[in-house]
Amino acid sequence: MEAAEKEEISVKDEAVDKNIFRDCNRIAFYRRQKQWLSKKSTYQVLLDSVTTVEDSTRFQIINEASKVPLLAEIYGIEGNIFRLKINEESPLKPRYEVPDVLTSKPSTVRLIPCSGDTGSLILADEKGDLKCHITANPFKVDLVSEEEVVMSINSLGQLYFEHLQILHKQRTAKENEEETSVDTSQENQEDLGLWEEKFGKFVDIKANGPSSIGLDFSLHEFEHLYGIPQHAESHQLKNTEDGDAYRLYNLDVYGYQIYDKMGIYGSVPYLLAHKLGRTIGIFWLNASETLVEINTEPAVEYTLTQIGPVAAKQKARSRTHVHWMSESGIIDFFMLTGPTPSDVFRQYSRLTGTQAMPPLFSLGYHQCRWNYEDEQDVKAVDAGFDEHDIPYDAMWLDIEHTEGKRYFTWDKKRFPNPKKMQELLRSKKRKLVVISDPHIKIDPDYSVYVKAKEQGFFVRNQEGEDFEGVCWPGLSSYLDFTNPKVREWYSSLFSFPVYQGSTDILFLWNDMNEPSVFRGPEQTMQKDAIHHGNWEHRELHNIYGFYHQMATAEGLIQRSKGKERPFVLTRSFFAGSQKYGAVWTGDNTAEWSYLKISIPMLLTLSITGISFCGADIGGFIGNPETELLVRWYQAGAYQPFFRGHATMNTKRREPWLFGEEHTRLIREAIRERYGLLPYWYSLFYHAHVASQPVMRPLWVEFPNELKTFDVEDEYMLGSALLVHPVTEPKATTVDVFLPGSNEVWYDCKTFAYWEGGCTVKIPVALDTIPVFQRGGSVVPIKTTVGKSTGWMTESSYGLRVALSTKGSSVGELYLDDGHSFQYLHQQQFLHRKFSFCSSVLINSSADQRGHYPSKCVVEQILVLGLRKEPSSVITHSSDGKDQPVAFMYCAKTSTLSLKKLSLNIATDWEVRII
Ligand code: NBV
Repeated sequence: MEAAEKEEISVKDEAVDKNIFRDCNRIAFYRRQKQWLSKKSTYQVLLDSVTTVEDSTRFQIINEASKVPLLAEIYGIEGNIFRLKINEESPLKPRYEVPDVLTSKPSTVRLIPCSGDTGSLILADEKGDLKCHITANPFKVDLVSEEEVVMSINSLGQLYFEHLQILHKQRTAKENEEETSVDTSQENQEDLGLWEEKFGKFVDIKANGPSSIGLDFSLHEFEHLYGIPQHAESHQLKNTEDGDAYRLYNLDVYGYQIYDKMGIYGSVPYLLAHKLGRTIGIFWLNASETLVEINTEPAVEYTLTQIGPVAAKQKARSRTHVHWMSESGIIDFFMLTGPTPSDVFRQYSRLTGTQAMPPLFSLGYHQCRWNYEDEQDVKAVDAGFDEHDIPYDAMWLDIEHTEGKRYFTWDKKRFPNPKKMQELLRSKKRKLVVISDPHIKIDPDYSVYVKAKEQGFFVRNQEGEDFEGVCWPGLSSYLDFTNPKVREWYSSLFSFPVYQGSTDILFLWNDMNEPSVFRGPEQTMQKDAIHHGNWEHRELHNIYGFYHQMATAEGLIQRSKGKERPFVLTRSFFAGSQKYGAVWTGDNTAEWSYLKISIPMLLTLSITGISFCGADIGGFIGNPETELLVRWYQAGAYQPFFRGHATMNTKRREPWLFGEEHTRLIREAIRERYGLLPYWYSLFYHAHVASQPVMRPLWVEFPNELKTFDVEDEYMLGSALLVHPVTEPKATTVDVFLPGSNEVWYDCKTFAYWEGGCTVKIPVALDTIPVFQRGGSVVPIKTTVGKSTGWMTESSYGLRVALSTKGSSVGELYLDDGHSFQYLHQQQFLHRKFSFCSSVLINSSADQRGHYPSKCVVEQILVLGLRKEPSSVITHSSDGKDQPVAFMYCAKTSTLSLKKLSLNIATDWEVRII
């Protein structure tokens, strides 16, 4: 182990040292905005400047004090979205506009100017349902839907725009006098961090000087806001205190503190607001450091001054103010007008893309540890799973598998024969996932370093040399993934001949890509480092990890000549990262509170587009007590990305090391996951094609039920399963809220049922995972579980039909080869629909375009909530044949069970209950 490493690890044994990180008051642009906003200087629209250019309506906005003109552009975008961009009309040089996040140029719709009064401009969509009402003085925009103001922009006058200036030293005294937007007097300079900002021993030199922006949004009658990951915080966003805004700044925070608004590994500058009858979203497209303040003003009833004999009462509507502040770039945001949660999900994915369709194996269980020591260790752990009859799909290797943390290499002593090791895994139908970080060891004998250096592919420092920082390998340079040529080259490193020892069962894990730089300011890269196109790191910090994962995923696609779906897990992310793979919540701790917070953290990622997300099972740091580990497996089995992981120097914790009884409990949890894989895979398909999150907060499924709006100890998987993981030690009961007054819910184990709209106390033993199926749904399962997903391709299906109060239910199954893009290019898939109505279960095609030759059969059908014992059950095939089948009815649980069926999944048939 190298000295740099040892030092870092010993530092990292302690809890997070918050002094390494800045809070708002130590962030200069925050202080500047606060100071200036207290002066209340206003912006005004010059109405005679309004023009329509191509697909946008443009106008000038002028600050009464600085007089510097800003140019605003409003676009109507297909799908009920509005975009507003505000930039300087003629900046000294171009300001950064985030590229590569929007999947394509958004298709615009024409906005029609309608007559406002003299001081305003109204733009309406073609149907006239949605309008932007722009008031000139002071500048304000109201988003109006069917005559109701949904949100107002700049109604608090917090529009803030620091225009680019020439370096103060070069400016004349006169110019200085004219500059009134911020106080630039010498004594104030340091405090305001205009051209230079100090943090501890670090000095950030700002080549472009102050360039920050800000704007306020008032959301009328909205009191429930969600989104803007990543924070170890509650699902529902909280009101912020002065100096304690939600921070979006990607940072490597080992053992992050929970219930805290500091920024951790990734950022999605997108929030959703919800109230009865409407959901909306704001997507703030900016990749620089961003702060978000939230402040709800509750509804108040007040008495008007008494004029006549009766005092009039008036009610002021509640509203929530959202104040976005970014260090640099331009103001560019999208208003997603809903009105339903699923409309907002669709609107957001129209802009940033949907969840990549994962290869099936990646929905199985992943076994990771820092580190599996060598090939023998891998072999033994792999065998351990078989010995204990526990399914798993992927073995993971952390940084120690490489030659001195030189990614794309293998430690020759520990892993002398990586291909053979992969062949062993392949023979078990399993995969290998290895790590690849963005820092590259400075070593003239390391070919990746040499080639990147030769081609100028590293981020540069102020002096124009390669930026150097310390990370795992010691002194390293950092690939500049913002450069398309670097990405192209990096992708090529994954081709089989180049990546020696790799095979097509090897997949990737991107870590440390915030980027993490030991001993750097806040453990990351200086903001004045320089990227491709001469952009400062400050402009694009939050998107660095996004590009790393993008290049890795592209590399995996290319190595298969475009045929195979990649799997890449990333720690850092941005809006749109869902297109490239999965995200996990980084270095959590083996404590109950971290298990608990994994739920809101994953819910927040899920509703901001990133469906494929998970938390390290067991907690990365420390040694979980056995009960916690079991409970964590049980929770993780019902979360999208399911990986056990542990840091160095922790005790080994493979599932069979805690005694027979606990091995059994963990086995059961993992097997439940595998049994449900058809449902998981279908949900991912739905996320991929229809933008709906896999893991959903209750408010998404029950948007009209106020009681669901702040629930974060339970959630839905799709629309059929409600999961309430046990997150307390020694629990003997859990209080499960079952929403929906017209709903009925079935316990997935006991089949006991409850009407919705109540909280029930469920007794729990250590083997209980409280999962409930919603009446009205059909959940496809596998009836037998194999060693890995690969062993289950041919195995039979079961259908769990849970009847609604009206005695009906619907569900779907999606299946394909589980690994290629043939589902997309050759329509090689099956999408089936199951519906139960009037005592008949019908299997029909949900999408006629798809074909996939599956011999699988539905072997079992379980109908929950059937109140009357049938006299007979008949299957009816598409060729007209009827066949009676044996059945079992249990009056006590109202369940009907059909076994030993042989109904091909791919063909149409019916099951008639008579
Ligand atoms: O690569 C080592 C670890 C990794 O196991 C973990 O999952 C990452 O979040 N990595 C962080 C770097 C070191 C953390 C102390």
